[in-house]
Amino acid sequence: MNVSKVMSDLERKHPGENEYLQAVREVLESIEEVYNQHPEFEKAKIVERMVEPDRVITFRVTWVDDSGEIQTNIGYRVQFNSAIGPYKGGIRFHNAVNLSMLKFLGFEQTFKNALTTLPMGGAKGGSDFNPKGKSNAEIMRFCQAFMLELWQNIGPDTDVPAGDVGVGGREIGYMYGMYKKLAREYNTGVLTGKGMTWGGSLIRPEATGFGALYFTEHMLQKAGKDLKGKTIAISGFGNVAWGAATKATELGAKVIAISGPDGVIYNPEGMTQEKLDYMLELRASNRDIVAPFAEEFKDATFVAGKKAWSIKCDIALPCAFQNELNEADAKELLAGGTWCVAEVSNMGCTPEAIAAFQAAGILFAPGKAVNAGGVATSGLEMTQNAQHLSWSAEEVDKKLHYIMSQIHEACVCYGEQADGTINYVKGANIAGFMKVAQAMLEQGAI
Ligand code: 2IT
Repeated sequence: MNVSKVMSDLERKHPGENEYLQAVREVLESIEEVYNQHPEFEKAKIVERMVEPDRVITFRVTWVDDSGEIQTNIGYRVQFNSAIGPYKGGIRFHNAVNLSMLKFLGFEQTFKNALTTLPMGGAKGGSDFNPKGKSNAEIMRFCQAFMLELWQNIGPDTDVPAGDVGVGGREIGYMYGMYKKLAREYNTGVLTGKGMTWGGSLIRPEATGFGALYFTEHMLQKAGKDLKGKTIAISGFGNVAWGAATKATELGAKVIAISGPDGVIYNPEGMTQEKLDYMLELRASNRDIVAPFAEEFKDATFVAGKKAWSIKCDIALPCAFQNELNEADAKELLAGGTWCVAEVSNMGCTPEAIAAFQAAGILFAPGKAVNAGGVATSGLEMTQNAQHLSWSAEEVDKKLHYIMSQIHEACVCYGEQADGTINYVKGANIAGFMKVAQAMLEQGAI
């Protein structure tokens, strides 16, 4: 394989799909060396097949807003790769959603799911619907209209969507209600991230953030460090940021920043239970602003228009959106003494930011390893649904912890360098790739 050749072919076929091309390039650059040691992969055209989604479903979603006006959005489901199991991945509602974004997310999901050790293929879906400022009734009508088109393409053994940015427990509930009515199937395993009274798994809401901190703990331990007393800056204040802030605090670190599209909250005293609870309230308000946190808690200050990366910290955890941490942010963090960055959002750092962290020799781990606890716990939710039972929070948390330690091990196995340090980007990409590639090889030319 020649990465430049594969990339120039892809750029010609999919012009302007920048996020997708960025995600593919990162993986191919990481695996090139290993791939070229396996002529059987080259012969089976594994890379050429793996970079294209199995199929893309797009549909129009029409719904009526509270003022009686008809609204139209676009809906998508990108079923990327089914080599190791049924399609699995979240649904994103955000005004910037387009095909490139969902293809990048579906591609990343394929390797992430392979890392979880569970049998799940990769997929992603969503819509350019913007939940900001929408009423509960509008959210419900939109979710119902979205499912009216999606339902025929999903199923507990076919494709199992979950939440992502803009889609939480409430939206999953509305979508499941409509699915059930249309499909006349009552198997709750068709979606994950469900409510606790109807098949949801304990710890799933916390899982992405908790898993990220378990991974970070392993990464620090391997480097002879720990979390106690360390300062952490987190971007975002959604479900993932909340889970990360909760576990970081529990493990003895101090979360000194959270942020939103409007600016950053500087929180020098760290989190308390009230502050963590308030993060959930802020998110539920649907206003997408973090400023009210500083009105509620007098020891915190709000700085408009600034990112979390403007706060001096030991550890940075991007928990919001792709490419939210760029080269200038990376340089600002490095100048402030940051020595560890764990991507919790999918592709949270730009390639230039990652290069800056790697050149500086600080600890850096990519989203597909760090945030895999979310989808891993979705996998555990599917297992519980299939067995018609539910596990205790302790049991799920224990399994999540074990899975994150396995993912860390896999990264070390494939990412250890001659000087003993770990290239986590390489490790995660190669580990995920090897599993999917082997499965594709064994299943023939399909
Ligand atoms: O990016 C992700 O891994 C998710 N949004 C969770 C996907 C899932 O199926 O739980």
